[in-house]
Amino acid sequence: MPTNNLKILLVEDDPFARSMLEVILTTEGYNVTLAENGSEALGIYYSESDIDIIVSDMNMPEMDGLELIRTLRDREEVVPVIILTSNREIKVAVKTIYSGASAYLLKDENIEDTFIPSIRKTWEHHMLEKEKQQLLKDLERKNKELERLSYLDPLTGISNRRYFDVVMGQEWRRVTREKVPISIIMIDIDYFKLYNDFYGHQEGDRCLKLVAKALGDALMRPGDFVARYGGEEFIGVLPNSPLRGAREVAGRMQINIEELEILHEKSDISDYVTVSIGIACAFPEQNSILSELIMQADKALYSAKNNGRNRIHS
Ligand code: GH3
Ligand code: MG
Ligand code: MG
Ligand code: MG
Ligand code: MG
Repeated sequence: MPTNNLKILLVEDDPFARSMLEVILTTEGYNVTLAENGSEALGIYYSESDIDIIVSDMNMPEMDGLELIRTLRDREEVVPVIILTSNREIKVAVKTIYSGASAYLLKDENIEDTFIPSIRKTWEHHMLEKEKQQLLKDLERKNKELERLSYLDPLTGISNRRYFDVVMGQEWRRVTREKVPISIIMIDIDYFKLYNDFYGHQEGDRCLKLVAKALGDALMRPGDFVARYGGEEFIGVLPNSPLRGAREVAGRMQINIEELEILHEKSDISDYVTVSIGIACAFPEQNSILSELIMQADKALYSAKNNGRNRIHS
């Protein structure tokens, strides 16, 4: 990749070194801006805002090279900084790299040979790193999206059984810790097999979508949710809610569905699609079992079915 249209900020207090390095850079075709110390460099870096690489001397008055790097890294600036110095001590080199320098170059007789290759390599590395960060960000975004989708029922757009299993488990542990009640509401469409047989599967799907929406609309509190539990069975979860609150929500669910007025000619209990609802509430303690609460709601639903459907039992 071409590197010679880069804008380089050259920071050097020694005028001879400065012009020598400037000549090397401009001869190579780089666009060079000059600063005499770290604090002047910072000012230029922020006012010009399109500096690609900083090449800086180590020892300078006011603000030296190390402090310049540390200041930039503290502000989470990722601009590559190449440090030039005549100090040969290994511990200085190590300290410089640890502070966030991209390269450490000795100002010796080889500088004319090492300078430009070092800039090219630094830039290449910088671009690869940028690309890598972008790829990681994309991947993270895609993973989040996939995770979100994995919790949704594709037909109705509401949460699915997987979401229920995960979040219900978390909520169960939380309410156990906090010693507060939790209610669940099981909803099953009445005579849905007859509905499907008479109106067709596509109309059945349309009905499921409308019912799912109506159930969700009955929720009032953040933290409450409804999920598609099985084919035409839904489950509502109301953390912190006693039986009384759950009955209110179930009542709204029933009314919302009634108000949809989805014709169901084959139902012998109503002209429209109805649901049966079972409610259960628990104050979970350390040895309480979640599946027992679900079983209890299931039993209540069964009882609602056996007592004429289109009703709420608990
Ligand atoms: P009950 O009043 O006792 O609940 O009777 P029911 O007919 O509703 O109960 P049953 O469980 O026998 O029937 C459920 C039907 O739901 C069977 C199946 O065809 C239908 N069903 C399940 N999932 C879907 C779906 O995704 N789309 C459609 N269109 N129908 C579905
Ligand atoms: Mg540029
Ligand atoms: Mg100096
Ligand atoms: Mg049913
Ligand atoms: Mg069923």
